[in-house]
Amino acid sequence: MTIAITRGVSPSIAQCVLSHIERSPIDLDLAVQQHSAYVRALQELGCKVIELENEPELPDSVFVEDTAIVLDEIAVITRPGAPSRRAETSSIAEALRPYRSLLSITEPATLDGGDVLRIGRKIYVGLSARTSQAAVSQLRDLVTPHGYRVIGVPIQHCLHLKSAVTEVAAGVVLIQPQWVDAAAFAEYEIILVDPDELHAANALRVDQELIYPEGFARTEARLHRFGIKPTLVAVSELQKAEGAVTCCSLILA
Ligand code: CIR
Repeated sequence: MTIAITRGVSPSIAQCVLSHIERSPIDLDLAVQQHSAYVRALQELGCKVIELENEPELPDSVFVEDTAIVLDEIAVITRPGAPSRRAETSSIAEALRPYRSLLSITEPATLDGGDVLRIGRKIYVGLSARTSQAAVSQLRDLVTPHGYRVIGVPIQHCLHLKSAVTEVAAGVVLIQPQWVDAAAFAEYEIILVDPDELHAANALRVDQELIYPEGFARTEARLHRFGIKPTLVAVSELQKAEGAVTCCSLILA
């Protein structure tokens, strides 16, 4: 059974790190409701959800994706690029330990899981303000023995690689071409986001299904044309913290 690890919204989320968007008031009650609906969507798609203890002192701790990379064989605990987020990793390591052998990214390298997109045996890593070239090299050394190829991908004007590109069905990627060069993904079928929907490239694959944010109707219509019918979730409050749908879970397939 697919396992999803999540953690509830911290009551201090208003103090979250922001890089590319203006700070605007977050409705905490609504954020909690939206997160609960996200957890329900994971359950309805067949996941066993492990909900970790809340971390009230860690504003960004709902965004568990950034703290680990989970592969079939191992998990790699990251060293998040934002210093305020580094304390998030210890509880994640404890949660993953029963399921995977653990490796880690070590100082001085930094890496956010949001920069890591695995497609088959390829692992694309965004070269972002959060993820260093040294981390790409470390990750390569850790995963090459398990048969993965690591490919660094420059990104611009966005937080993470998965803000710019995600896999939406086997061999099909959804891309925001303003933020990543689509040519890096030429071997896949490519769906571009609608030009008016800047933040529409982040979708979460769960087995053969897709979780997708409400509010990107034109890009959603493009997904439909490929026969992809996503489960929609409302994430307006998490978007104000620069999060979206991939960032709120770690999926152990
Ligand atoms: C941060 O800047 O680290 C958080 N406010 C948002 C992290 C979102 N993570 C993700 O998309 N993987």
